[in-house]
Amino acid sequence: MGCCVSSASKTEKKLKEGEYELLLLGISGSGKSTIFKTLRQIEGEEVIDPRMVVQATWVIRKALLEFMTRLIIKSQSLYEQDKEKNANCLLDTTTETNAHRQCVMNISESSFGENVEQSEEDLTALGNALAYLWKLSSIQETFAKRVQFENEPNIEYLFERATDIMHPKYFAINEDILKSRIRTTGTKKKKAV
Ligand SMILES: Nc1nc2c(ncn2[C@@H]2O[C@H](COP(=O)(O)OP(=O)(O)OP(=O)(O)O)[C@@H](O)[C@H]2O)c(=O)[nH]1
Ligand SMILES: [Mg+2]
Repeated sequence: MGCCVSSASKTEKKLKEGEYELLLLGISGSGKSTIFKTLRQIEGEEVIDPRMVVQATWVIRKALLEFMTRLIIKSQSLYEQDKEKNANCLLDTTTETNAHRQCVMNISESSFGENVEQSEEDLTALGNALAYLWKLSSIQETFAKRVQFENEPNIEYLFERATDIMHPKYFAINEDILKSRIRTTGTKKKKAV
């Protein structure tokens, strides 16, 4: 991420002495929005506009579902690539693991989201499945190799909270929003003292 500073003496704009304009530039995921959210938090505000909380809730839920789907698929493909070296990545085939794996794999991207009717039972079952699968040593082995295929900052924190996040009455809290990747576009302005 890059940051350009324009001081009162240099800028054409009429800034007071000691005031600066900062321009944050960076690739997607470099942490620009996190700086804005942190500033809001320091000032005692909600980290995002309260009208955006429901949307953020579903972005976080979808991130967990998508990441676990990728981990399950990757577990299998890593094993198939090298059965000896990646033996520990293969999911066990107990009835419980199969049921939780199916619960995750049966949900398609289009059938999960803010605008799709989701039963409370299905959401709760998904939360339990994610929490269960996340604790499996095979999933942890695959996760340890994630740099080869995926990098999602703070996803461990979100998986630890999977049951809460999939709870039907959950709304994204500040800490979860700060640790999530919620893509934004356009420019944002914020005054900070
Ligand atoms: N651990 C850690 N994670 C960070 C830090 N800064 C940002 N992140 C995480 O990086 C991810 C992306 O951060 P954002 O602030 O959304 O990135 P962005 O530059 O606004 O991305 P776009 O909106 O796609 O352009 C989020 O999951 C953040 O929680 C940091 O300093 N430490
Ligand atoms: Mg952003």
